Amino acid sequence: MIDKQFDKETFKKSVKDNVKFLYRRKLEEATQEQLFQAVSYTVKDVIIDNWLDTQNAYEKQDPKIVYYMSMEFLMGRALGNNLLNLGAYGEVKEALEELGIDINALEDQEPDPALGNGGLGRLAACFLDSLATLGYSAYGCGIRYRYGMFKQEIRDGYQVEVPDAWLEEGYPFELRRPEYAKEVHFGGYVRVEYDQATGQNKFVHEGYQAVKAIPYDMPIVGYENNVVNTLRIWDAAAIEEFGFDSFDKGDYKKAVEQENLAKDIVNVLYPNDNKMSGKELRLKQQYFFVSASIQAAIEKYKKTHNDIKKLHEKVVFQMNDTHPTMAVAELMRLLMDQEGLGWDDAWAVTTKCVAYTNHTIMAEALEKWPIELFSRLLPRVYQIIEEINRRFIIEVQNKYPGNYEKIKKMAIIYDGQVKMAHLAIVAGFSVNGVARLHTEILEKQELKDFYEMMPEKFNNKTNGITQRRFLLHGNQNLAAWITDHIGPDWITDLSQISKLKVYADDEKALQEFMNIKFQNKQRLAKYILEHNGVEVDPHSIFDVQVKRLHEYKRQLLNILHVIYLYNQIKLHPEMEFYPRTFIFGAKASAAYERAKKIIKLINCVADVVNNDPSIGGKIKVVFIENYRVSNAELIFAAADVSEQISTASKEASGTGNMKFMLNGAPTLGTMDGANVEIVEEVGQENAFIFGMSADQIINYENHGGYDPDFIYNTDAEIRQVLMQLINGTFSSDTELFRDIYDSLLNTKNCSRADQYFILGDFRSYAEAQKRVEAAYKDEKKWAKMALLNTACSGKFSSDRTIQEYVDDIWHLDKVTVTKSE
Ligand code: 26Q
Repeated sequence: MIDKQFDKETFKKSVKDNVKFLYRRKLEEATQEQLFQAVSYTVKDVIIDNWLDTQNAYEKQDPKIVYYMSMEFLMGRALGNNLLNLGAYGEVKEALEELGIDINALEDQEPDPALGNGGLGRLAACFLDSLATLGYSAYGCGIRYRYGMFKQEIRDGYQVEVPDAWLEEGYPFELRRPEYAKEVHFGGYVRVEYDQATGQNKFVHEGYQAVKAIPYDMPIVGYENNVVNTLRIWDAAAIEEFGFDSFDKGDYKKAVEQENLAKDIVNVLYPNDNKMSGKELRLKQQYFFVSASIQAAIEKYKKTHNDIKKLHEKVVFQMNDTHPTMAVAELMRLLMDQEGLGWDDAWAVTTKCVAYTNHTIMAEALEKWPIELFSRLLPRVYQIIEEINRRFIIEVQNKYPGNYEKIKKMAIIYDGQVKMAHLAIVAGFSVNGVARLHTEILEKQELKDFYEMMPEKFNNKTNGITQRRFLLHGNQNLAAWITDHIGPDWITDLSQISKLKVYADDEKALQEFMNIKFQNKQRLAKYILEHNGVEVDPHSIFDVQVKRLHEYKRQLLNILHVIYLYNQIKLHPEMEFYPRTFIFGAKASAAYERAKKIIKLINCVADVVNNDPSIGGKIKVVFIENYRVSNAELIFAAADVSEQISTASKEASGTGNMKFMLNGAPTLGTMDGANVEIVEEVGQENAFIFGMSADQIINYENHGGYDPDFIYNTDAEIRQVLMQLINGTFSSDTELFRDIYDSLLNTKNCSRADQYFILGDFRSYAEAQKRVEAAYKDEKKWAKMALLNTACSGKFSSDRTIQEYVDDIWHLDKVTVTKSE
């Protein structure tokens, strides 16, 4: 509760005052946008008191701090979430009503901060929520991109990327902290200098370009515990070093150029998901925020501690994938060149401070940087990596004398490239995967050599999600119903949700549970009508696949199956068929041509199917434009079926799968990523599992693939579906989907036919879909299944995940914050 601070009348007055001071208007004259700003400033005011109290508590209790280093934080909107976590949502809603303001409309005014692509970025956001709620001292460290993830518009069925200027109107929940600015250096060269005093060599970095990093802090509000942690994201600016007298034309031009060069660094998030792009600017971004963040961490530590050799007792850096891995070398650099430690002391500290999380085994996502680029941009950091590599290779040689294969496979620098994962593993004291199956694959396949040499570093941390955003906020009706039945403890301890299991055979409870689902489906249907102009029937099965578009996630399998069903219905109009709405939402990386074609295909199929009167509306296909955190909340709440159909072994974990489960949608999926653990929790009988196993897929891959042509030649129905891609059924341009068609078969210009086993898994998928339909027709059975999915989702809270990170990796101290008067 905001308790003392929250008083409805004070709140209302504050909103009115803000409208007056900010916009010189009366409440009745204010636009929705202005009201949003005014309310947000009032809320921020409350938060700031807790923020100060939290900083005071931390200063007194001196807990160990985790710095969660991530290129991405996919935060989603803050207003509603902050109000909920402050315990003030209900009261504020009422106060606003009294002012004639609808809280939902107000929440809709907020830009959806999308400083991330997908899974990895949203995981970081969930982790911050859990860290604050559990009372751990944590900073998120990242970049304040001027443009986050692009806005997706669908024009003529094609994805069009539109820049998302989320900062344009000013973002009320950030605080600029120029007093904590840091300098970051790029380029130049390293000069070795003999230091008479110490008798040691000194490394002097000269001729560099300096950029100023300016932090903006965003509050991370814990759930009803007075804790407010900080997400610190860095903006870039030029360093003003010219005097007034030198303000001639040339210098002015130079100054503007410098400013632009700096601004470039933070201009835009790379919209790639699970794919490495070896661009210089990306490397700059990485070093920029890593260097600034570590400098700030060291400075903070030194304010209250004097022995830098004990840094690891108070500080741990968690690297979210390899993107911030130069943290290893940057920490070494600062400890040696700035703090004066020798190599061995610096290494001892560094290797106790850094830990690494792996999020993928996909070869194209592994970060490798050309030596030429790396050493030119970061000469001193590169020099340090060379030395780490030199010493590591000696270790490998000692352990495996004469085995040069090992060096080839494990070296940090090899074949002209710096391998960031190897650097992270060698220096990190912990290496974790994000679901049990994923960690096993890392240990047995991808990182086998490292696991053999240093098994003690490896551990699993199955991902989780915050129930506060994805149930309490996103599905308020269900949340209230759950609290009515089992009390509110699930909000901070999701394992409690298993208490719902006693209602699995309670007809009244099941009825209520499904009524809420129906209301949520109506809400989504309304959204779809307003945003897509498509009418969907909330009585139909809402079958949903929302996630980034990627071939391994197999949206193509889904839409090919839709085509197959369409053919079936047309061929057998009398056939019994439960009406189904296939809902897609996905952004494709702007440069990923095939993924964008798949979006076009989905929209073309939708056009044909939705407008064919002969199938009597039995199938509808909807592509929801601009899938993002804010509409995701509506979508999960309204889903009947959760499509998690990646090629086994390819999806490290998945987290959407957990959000569906929490909201009572059974999984239709492969035994991949965290699906394995979902099935373990909910039981085989409450999920629809199909397809080849990870072992089978990996086995095929190790033996040169499989033969989709055999399926094409022997299965007429599958062949018909493929033919329809190129015979004008869905586009008068018969070449439009040629590339997709070719990718599935051993045609002339295809290197690996059907890499993702779409035809291989097709029949098994279609059969699983039949089971879905049969189960859904049995209303009671379905209701039970849905409720059990919610009831068994306890494991998948990010609170559980974070507690495991704390226990096994970070060893943080729990802090309590009491309110000051
Ligand atoms: C790397 C270098 C250069 C440019 C871009 C990138 C880059 C950016 C983003 C590489 C990968 C990503 C994103 C990866 C990602 O989101 N992975 C997902 O992480 C989730 C959280 O652990 C998992 O649940 C998903 O299975 C995994 O795909």
